[in-house]
Amino acid sequence: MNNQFSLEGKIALVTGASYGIGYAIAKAFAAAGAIIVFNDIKQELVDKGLAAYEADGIKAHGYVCDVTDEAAVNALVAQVEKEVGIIDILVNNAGIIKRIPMCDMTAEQFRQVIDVDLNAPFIVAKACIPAMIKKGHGKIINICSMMSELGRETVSAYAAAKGGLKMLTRNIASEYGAYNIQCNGIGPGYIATPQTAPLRERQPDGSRHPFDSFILSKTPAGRWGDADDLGGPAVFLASDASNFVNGHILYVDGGILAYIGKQP
Ligand code: NAP
Ligand code: GCO
Repeated sequence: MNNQFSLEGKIALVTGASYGIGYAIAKAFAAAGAIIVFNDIKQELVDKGLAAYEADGIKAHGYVCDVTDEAAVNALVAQVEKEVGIIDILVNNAGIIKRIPMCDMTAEQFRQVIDVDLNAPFIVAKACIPAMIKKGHGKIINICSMMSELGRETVSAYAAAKGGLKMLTRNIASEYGAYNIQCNGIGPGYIATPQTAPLRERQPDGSRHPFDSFILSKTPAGRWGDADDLGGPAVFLASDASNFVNGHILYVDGGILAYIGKQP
């Protein structure tokens, strides 16, 4: 049974994985035997990421690449195939959020979020799928969100992107399942990373940020998620243990989606 969860010798590309959720997923993949490849926009962040992986005993391969740039992504995948090997596992993790009330958001700001959070997963998956077909197998994991299911004030672009990413996940599963490619999503709940740091900042009087208290009241687990909480679910979806799981969004949210919320 344990072998089903092994990633021994598999090459995993995790986008935007110098830190945060991507880093935690790559760390879990490495512990399961995978060879780690990651990218980031800036060399200094790639270098920081490489140092962090090394400190964790992981010999990762880091590349500079903006996932919204199709030519750069195609060049990245070709370079990885030449220097490391064909990508067996793709995690579309890179993402941004802009918390702006919709009517104050410019079309350009909206497009920027859609570009990274939805267009880029399409671009990177499209670059990886042909070699996965040739190889006879592949795993694609798209990092979705609570906002693939729910909306809230100020995150219209992000919710639109993550809702679209849920359906892109299902469509890749539908279109390429016949080639033994499984495409699934992970929908993290509220995870303590730099992306959510503004929502957890202590108030001047030392009290919790109102949103922090709100999330704790909406999460049965009564805590923010840790990026490492996503490692096991990601290994499952990247391994042979999930070969008949396809088009599924696995929510790793401490129970938020199941819970009406604690009575104030
Ligand atoms: P994060 O701390 O902001 O990290 C995002 C990573 O993506 C960074 O390394 C960032 O690099 C990279 N990135 C952004 N734009 C990129 C681009 N154009 N090309 C290449 N890399 C790019 O975010 P996180 O919290 O770890 O979230 C990771 C993923 O999980 C995102 O898709 C996010 O939407 C999703 N998610 C997060 C939560 C949460 O609560 N944290 C919950 C659900 C889903 P730079 O530093 O260079 O910008
Ligand atoms: C927000 C948060 C969320 C989380 C995550 C929840 O502003 O509501 O950033 O969007 O990042 O996506 O699953």
